[in-house]
Amino acid sequence: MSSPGPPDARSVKNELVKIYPKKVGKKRADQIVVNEVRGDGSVPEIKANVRTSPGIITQRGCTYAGCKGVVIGPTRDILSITHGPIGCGFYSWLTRRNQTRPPTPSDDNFITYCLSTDMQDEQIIFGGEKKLKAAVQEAYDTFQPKAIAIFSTCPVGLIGDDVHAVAREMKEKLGINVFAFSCEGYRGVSQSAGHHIANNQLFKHVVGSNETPHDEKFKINMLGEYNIGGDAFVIEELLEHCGIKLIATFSGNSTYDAFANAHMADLNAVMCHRSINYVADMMEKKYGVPWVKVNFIGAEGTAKSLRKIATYFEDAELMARVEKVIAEEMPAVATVRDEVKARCEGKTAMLFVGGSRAHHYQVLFKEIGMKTVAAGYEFAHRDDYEGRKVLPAVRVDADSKNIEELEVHPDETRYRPRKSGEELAKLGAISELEFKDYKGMMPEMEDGRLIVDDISHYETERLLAIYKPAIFCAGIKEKYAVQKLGIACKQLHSYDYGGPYAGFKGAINFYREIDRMVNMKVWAFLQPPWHQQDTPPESSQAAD
Ligand code: CFM
Repeated sequence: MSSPGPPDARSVKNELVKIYPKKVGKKRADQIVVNEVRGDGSVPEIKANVRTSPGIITQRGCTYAGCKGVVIGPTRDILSITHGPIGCGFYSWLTRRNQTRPPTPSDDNFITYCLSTDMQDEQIIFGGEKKLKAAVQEAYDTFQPKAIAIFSTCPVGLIGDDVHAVAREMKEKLGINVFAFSCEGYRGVSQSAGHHIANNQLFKHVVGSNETPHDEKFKINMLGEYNIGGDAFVIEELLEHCGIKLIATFSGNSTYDAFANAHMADLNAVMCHRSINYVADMMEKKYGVPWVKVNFIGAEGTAKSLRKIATYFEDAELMARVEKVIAEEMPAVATVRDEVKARCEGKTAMLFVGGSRAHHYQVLFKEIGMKTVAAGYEFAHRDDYEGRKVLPAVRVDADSKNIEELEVHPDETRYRPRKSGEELAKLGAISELEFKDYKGMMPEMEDGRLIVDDISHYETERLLAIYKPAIFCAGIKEKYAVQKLGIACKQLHSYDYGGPYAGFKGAINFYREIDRMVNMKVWAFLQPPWHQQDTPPESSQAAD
């Protein structure tokens, strides 16, 4: 099939918004941007983190999902109780592919349990606090966990149950840490609000409560890595090879004690900026631990991230070890990459996921010569698109004001700046360390690419018909709708039972998986012969 050349992004944008009523169309037009990286590195403004218009089929999830499912859920020894009707209770179970590895079979691992207060009409009318207390007691008697977390669903906020008072009372009664989250599904415009709420409570109730010291020379935390498909295992192994001690990961393969002890680290490495930048900032303010953005997705990204960490510690031996690990791992990556690249070069991809992967995974596609023609986040904020430098310009609307902003001050006794301001400035200048910074998706994308925030299902179908990408990356809600159109769909949330995709080993897995998917011939057979016309149907061209 000869290619007619890439569609003009401006006309595609007009095509996407023209079906909407005027007001909705105007809003969508602000959320759909044709990328342009200007000489000074700036990019056009995008509207993000705003409500989805009623009637539009969005990819987004709710605030409860962001708090319980994303940030706290992967921690194996915090017992999570969902306070609400049993329907929401389903999501208190392990629905995300975050793996965990207790050191011995007798260590606590609750992440496959599903605990709900099963609210009934009676509690909606007369209040649910009594039932919640009984549930906490029952859970404690059954499991004797180190900590219990209580998560609020929509009705809890509507009827006004004081989950925090219940948590305080039960904490005192049971002698373990019990804390609650006001993470009602409606609390924010998406799951992003749930991340912030989870960050706040973790910081208030857990971080800093365990003073166990560590002798290791290089101690870090990994923030925003949730061990989907075993990614965190790969990163843990890599860091260990380099001689870097990982105190806590927030929150893949994590434990309560590791969070409590996280302030003993000397650096926070932030993987998913969107979900955890609040903890990174608060730890710096209270304990003096600086943070840098890293990306362990993609072989080059992994090498760069390891070098960033080594540079920070200013230690020649560590740097040599890191270089040795990179040199050992790279040849195997290069062999598979080159082999796969020969078959994938020039093919196109679209990525519409979450608040960080639609950016991170572009690197992997690039490594095998594939082009990202359109991308967007479900729930990211402007800084995730345009870079953190836009933060002062971001307008705080009523929905954002709804989420508590903790006021954090240096701890009277435990604030210990790991580097002086001068040292930080010097390091930041001579290397790519970029403390407290994140460039965002758009500055790293080509001009003329289409960026779509909170993409709707209608827009997805239009984009697929117009661009006919070789692969579309999204989630389970989109997967089969996309594949019925004859286009391969890779789940970038759950990895389709695959992975790990982080680090060097993960890059190899990803190259092979994408090679298999975009070169699969099955898509050409989707149309029965009696429907075929002289020219191939629009939707079957992905297999070209
Ligand atoms: Fe961060 Fe995530 Fe993501 Fe996210 Fe998520 Fe996820 Fe995601 Mo699904 S924390 S923003 S809320 S990288 S669950 S592990 S894949 S949408 S792009």
